[in-house]
Amino acid sequence: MAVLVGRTNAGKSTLLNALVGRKVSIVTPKPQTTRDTIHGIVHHPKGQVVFVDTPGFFHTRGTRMVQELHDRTREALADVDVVLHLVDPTREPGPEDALVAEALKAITSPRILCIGKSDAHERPHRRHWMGQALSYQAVLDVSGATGSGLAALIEKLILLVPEGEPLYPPSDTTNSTRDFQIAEIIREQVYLQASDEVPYRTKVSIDKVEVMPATRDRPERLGIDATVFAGDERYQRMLIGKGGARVKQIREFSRRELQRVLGQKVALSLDIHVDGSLT
Ligand SMILES: Nc1nc2c(ncn2[C@@H]2O[C@H](COP(=O)(O)OP(=O)(O)OP(=O)(O)O)[C@@H](O)[C@H]2O)c(=O)[nH]1
Ligand SMILES: [Mg+2]
Repeated sequence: MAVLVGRTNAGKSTLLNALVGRKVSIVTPKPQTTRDTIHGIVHHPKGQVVFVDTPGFFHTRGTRMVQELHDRTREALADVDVVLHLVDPTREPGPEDALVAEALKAITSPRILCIGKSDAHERPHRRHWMGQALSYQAVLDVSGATGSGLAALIEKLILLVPEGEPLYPPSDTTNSTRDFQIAEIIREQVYLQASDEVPYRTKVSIDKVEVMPATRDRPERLGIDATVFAGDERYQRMLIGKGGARVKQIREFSRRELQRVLGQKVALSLDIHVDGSLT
């Protein structure tokens, strides 16, 4: 198992999806998009590699939610063959990188430094990271956006990961359930469509998923009923928008993305409720 760690927004989930060749983890420009550890499975002729995506380290460690996310990542690190430390050379190294370094201190597994976003025009902080190269078994430039460097990364990992029985059957690309993947795709759209506000206090529940048989004028569709829970009424109003405009937008973008990822027609019904326990 190879665990991907790094500051929030470094591009861990983008990299995971590119490695697997399918969206198994959601991606947004907002911090701490990933909330759970998610396995992405790569089936290579020389063996299976399981990559673990983790919540990124974020500087406002004071809130309970951020603490919980950091703890989840630390737990994932305890049980790992190789650490993939993904860094973002487009951003100045800062307190978030210091938190990652702190979490890695006690980990004795081999580690690879992945210098990300190699497609970006300017990577002014790449030199800083090259200066740290001696603390790692290998250093690679990678891009989740273009796929550059990924074949080399997989080759390196196959050398470092101990051989064993494959954990997953050849048809699996992730350990998440279908309902979890559906909920995540809706949460991704909540993050993407909800202006600048960071929608931490959002939860998505899947209430029903059923195949709706074809009718005379409609093909077969997957009917999904879901609820987005907002932390308070103000945020609920924001998610609904004027005359329901925002929820309509979230629903339509989610529906299209679900169709793309699931490869079938989708009918989506979406409610927005308040859950006061979301802090
Ligand atoms: N140019 C470029 N942008 C990237 C690349 N990878 C990710 N991004 C962008 O960086 C932002 C964050 O990407 P994510 O994959 O969600 O980052 P993450 O490390 O999983 O973030 P958290 O889940 O919040 O920890 C998004 O806006 C991506 O489009 C890359 O290889 N090149
Ligand atoms: Mg992520």
